[in-house]
Amino acid sequence: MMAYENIIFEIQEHIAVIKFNRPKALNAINPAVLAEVSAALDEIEANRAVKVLVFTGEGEKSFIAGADIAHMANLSPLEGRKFSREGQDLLLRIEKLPIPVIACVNGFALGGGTEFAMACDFIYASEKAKFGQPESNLGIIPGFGGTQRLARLVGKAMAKELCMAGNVIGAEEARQIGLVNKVFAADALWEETMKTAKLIASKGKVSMRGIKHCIDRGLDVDLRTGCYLESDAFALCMASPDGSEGMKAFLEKRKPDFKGELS
Ligand code: DAK
Repeated sequence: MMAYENIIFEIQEHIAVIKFNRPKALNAINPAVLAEVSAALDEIEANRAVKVLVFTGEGEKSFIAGADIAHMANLSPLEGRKFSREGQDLLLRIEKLPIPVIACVNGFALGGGTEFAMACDFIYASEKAKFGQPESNLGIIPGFGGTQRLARLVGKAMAKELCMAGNVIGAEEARQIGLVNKVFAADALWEETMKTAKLIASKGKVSMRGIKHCIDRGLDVDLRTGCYLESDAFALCMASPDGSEGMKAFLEKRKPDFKGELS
């Protein structure tokens, strides 16, 4: 098992938590962070008890203040491409995880921070959180999927304005444009995130995977193909122990006891 230095990784009651932990650099992302998150994902994938993953930042100030500018400043173009690809692959892997992933954004989520949060299934934010793609202020562009995921989430014109102007927006504005699902007082954010994480962890694992897969893949295809994807995922739920248990429990007027087996 990897010794983690740049993240804090814990699993409690079916919920895995990864906290970015480079407070002196406001949790900026460098290759070591990417490698440690990747190793934590290996552990999560190997642990069938994990039902939800939550990302957050250690400390009160920052989720991720972006890619590490000190690291990026020294990269050759080819090294820059490698760094970007490593980040892209990690975020694609988070999107492909079969379990729901929540971004609990406690402070700055700039550049790579907004990009990381967008690769999660949804974002809860502290009222102190700040979002943006300020790469244009550095003469570069987003490198961890920002131009792609932001446009899909908030629309083409809003994504262009945020990336081109490079301005930082607050949590409430981020909620209004559809980037953030809910905003909480800073001292309530963690508890509220855990409340939702526990609720989701109480559901059947096959249904969570089906919802995630159908919504993500469905948005890449035409409606009819998306609906067919849904039919197949629906059939898989019917074939899963959790699907039988959920409907049986309803008819027997009791709470379902989902085992979380992926079949
Ligand atoms: N990288 C490295 N260090 C950072 C950092 C970052 N992104 N953000 C903050 N820090 C460091 C500061 O340098 C400072 O270090 P010391 O001076 O104490 O050694 C420490 O964290 C505290 O920061 P401040 O003193 O600046 O704190 P303030 O509260 O005054 O300001 C701030 C907080 C978040 C507004 C400010 O630090 C800031 O503007 N930071 C930069 C935010 C930013 O521009 N982020 C976007 C980064 S660009 C690509 C791959 C990926 C990307 C692009 C291309 N390819 C490879 C193609 C993604 C790019 C980005 O994410």
